[in-house]
This record gives sequence, C-alpha cells and structure tokens, in this order.
Amino acid sequence: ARLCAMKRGALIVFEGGDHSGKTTQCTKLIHAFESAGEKVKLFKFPDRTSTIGQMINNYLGSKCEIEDHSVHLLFSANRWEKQPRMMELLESGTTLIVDRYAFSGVAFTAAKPGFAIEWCKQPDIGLPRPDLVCFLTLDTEAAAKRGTFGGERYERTDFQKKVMNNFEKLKDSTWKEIDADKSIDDLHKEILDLATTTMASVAQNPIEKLWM
Ligand code: 2DT
Repeated sequence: ARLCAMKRGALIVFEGGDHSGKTTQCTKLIHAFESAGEKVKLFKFPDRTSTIGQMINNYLGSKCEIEDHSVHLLFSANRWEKQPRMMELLESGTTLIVDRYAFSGVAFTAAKPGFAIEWCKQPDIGLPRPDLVCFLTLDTEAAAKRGTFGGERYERTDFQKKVMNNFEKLKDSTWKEIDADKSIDDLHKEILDLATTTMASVAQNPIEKLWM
C-alpha cells in the first residue's frame, strides 16, 4: 500500500496597524480551532519572555536605548530562536497562528530614517514563509474611535503612517487584506473561513521560506 504523506500544519500570520484587532482575532481563531479539535498553537512576536525578548521589552518601554540596526537584529533573532520549534510543530501537523512576524520587523525598522527595505529583509531570509497573511486594515478615523495610543515606543501617528506604507510594499500572493472596521464576530467569521481554506489547501505542500 502507498504511504500517504502526513498533513502539515498551516502558518497563519496576522499583521496590521494599531487597534486593528490582531490580538483579539488570534485568540478567537485559536479557540475556534481548538473547539473543532484541530491542533493549533499561538505565537506572538516580539516574544517578550526569552532573554532577547526581555531586551526588546525594555527597549519598547524606553527603559534602555539600543542602536537601531542592533535592535532590528534582536527582533529577527527573537524569531529565529523560535524557528526550530515552529518547524517541528508545522511538520507534525500543528497549525500556527502568529501575532506579528517578519513583516512587522521590516515595516517598523524601514520607517526609521536611513533604513532600506532590502537591508531590513536580510536577517529574516530563511524563516518559514506564511501560507496566509491576514492583513487587517482600519482607516485612521475608525482606528481613532478604538482609543488612543499607549506609551510604548513607535506609538505615534506619523511613525505608524510610514509603517503602513511599508507594509504595502511587502504584500505578496499570500496576503489577504481584510477591512477590520466591522464587529469582532463578523471579522472572526471572515478570518475563520480564510484560515480553514488555507489549512486544507497547504496540507500536502512543502513549507516554503522567506523571502525566496
Ligand atoms: P506588540 O504591541 O504587538 O507587542 O508589538 N515590532 C514588532 C518591531 O519593531 N519589529 C518586529 O520585528 C516586531 C515583531 C511593533 C510591539 C512593537 O514592536 C514592533 C510594535
């Protein structure tokens, strides 16, 4: 009898602006899949729990200064330190829901003066490539209704505009732009649908790599 290849998990990434609902939607998606008996796991970047993550956390909270190139590499290192576990899970059939990924890495650093997109992409080359990027968009007016910025570094309107502009330059065929200006449940239904389709369609495909 022919051996059937085991199905792999899907890599599903959430990106988008502040207050677009990324974290809420990741949580709802995890719960929906878990109730349906699917193997799923949540990842969030930056992962502030590791040693590198604590340095990033201090930087974002302005408790320390880190040179811009250096901190860019730390954000990337913070993904690489999770890469072996991510690959192991994907290969053993677990779908990963990821709250921010390399696209945030590039979009945020490239919003700083003197940083080219191409330079910013280099350290993340070779990380597993997402099967689906849910890019949640919200116009400035709708975003403002959801509250003001917190006190962390980067939470300023002018900077965020540059970030959103950079995201536009990173889009590829795996991106689905989703208007987040709707109820949490309506948005969830839309995303669940996309995620379910993606899981089924990539099950027999190899895991590809960024940004090749
Ligand atoms: P959260 O508010 O989602 O915790 O993000 N960032 C994130 C970067 O500058 N580079 C990266 O590689 C990543 C993943 C985005 C904290 C801030 O960190 C920024 C907002």
